[in-house]
Amino acid sequence: MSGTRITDNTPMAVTRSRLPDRDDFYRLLDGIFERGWLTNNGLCVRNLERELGLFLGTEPPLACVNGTVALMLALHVAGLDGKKVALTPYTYVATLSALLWQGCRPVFVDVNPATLCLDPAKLDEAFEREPDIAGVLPVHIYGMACDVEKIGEICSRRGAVCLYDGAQAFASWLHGRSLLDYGDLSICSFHATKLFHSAEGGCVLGAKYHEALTRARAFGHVGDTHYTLGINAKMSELNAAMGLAMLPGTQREVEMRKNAHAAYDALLDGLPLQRPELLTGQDWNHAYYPVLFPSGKLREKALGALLARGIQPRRYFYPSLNTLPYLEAGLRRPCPAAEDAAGRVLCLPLYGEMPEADIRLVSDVVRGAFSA
Ligand code: T4K
Repeated sequence: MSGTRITDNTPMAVTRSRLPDRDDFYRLLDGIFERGWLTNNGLCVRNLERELGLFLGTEPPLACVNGTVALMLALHVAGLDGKKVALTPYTYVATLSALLWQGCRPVFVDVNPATLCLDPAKLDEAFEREPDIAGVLPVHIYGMACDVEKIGEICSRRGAVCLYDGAQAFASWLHGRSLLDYGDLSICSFHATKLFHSAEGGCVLGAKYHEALTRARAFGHVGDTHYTLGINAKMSELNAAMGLAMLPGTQREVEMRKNAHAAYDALLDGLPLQRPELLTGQDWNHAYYPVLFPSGKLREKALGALLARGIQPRRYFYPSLNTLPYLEAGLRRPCPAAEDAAGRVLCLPLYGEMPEADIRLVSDVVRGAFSA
């Protein structure tokens, strides 16, 4: 087994933010200084939206202040406030928080144990039990595609709005199409921890709702004419400048993460670690490196050993959200597959520039947890 970390004494976090080329970023900031325009649909935001549309092959997405608020906006314009919305419990807490802030009633639907995405068969069962479910909120977890075909078919048949949380799915494709292009609406996060980011930020897409989203994103008024209830979900020029400077390096980041994945795969080969399954036809962004240990006990053992060496993996996504203590008891229905995965998962450190020596060290410590 190799020794201590080679690079430095700082902890090795689950990820490290990618930074843009400094000159590119400063040039964009110079433009902001010259124009004296800091927010409210400024030039950088408009340029970012255009560039994102070109990158994704979609309509220009609407840039937002973050992914959580983008989700709240999407729920609102889709008319889902206060209604029943089916969602996966295996996700980051923000998916649920957005839903609760909009006064929706969450209906947890368990995941497929192989893909860890919402299970379409269980979704259909949920509609049988509760035909008044008005919306479905699946998550492309780790940037891996949900079964969009089956979920789409169920939503159309049941007359429910399909809203994808694609917070982790930037630069992930299914059959050559961006994952953000599926569903009636979808959102993405551009948080600093994402492979493409604008420090804080996010976006929402949904052709049918474009005008409603545009208005609701900026207080619901244009000049003195008030059209609708709105909120402040706008992205600032500073965040848009960061996004513009970051976008060109995105595909390279994906490639580097792919290489880091390959290195992990080789070094962990032979260990009984489960990986979430990809759908056929997916070109994955390799946003995270999740592994499921054979038991919760082994996961905790590996986690302890890694932390002791200054390595900070994360239990993304633990706990399964249907078990959260602050939920009304009636909402906490069991989701055995999600609870099982949440109890065994660990996301190992990953970012594009991660030194191979660090990947080796993490892998050695994980391997050690199996042998001791
Ligand atoms: N839906 C889903 C499915 C999501 O995954 C998320 C967000 C959302 C909705 C909501 O989107 P946003 O409203 O956030 O746009 C992180 C992120 O804050 C969050 O955006 C993300 N998902 C979630 C999965 O992870 P934490 O609390 O784990 O991050 P934190 O601060 O512990 O950072 C992790 C590591 O990243 C640090 O140890 C070091 C590194 N780091 C972090 C920051 C903030 C950097 O290198 N630079 C940085 O600036 O939540």
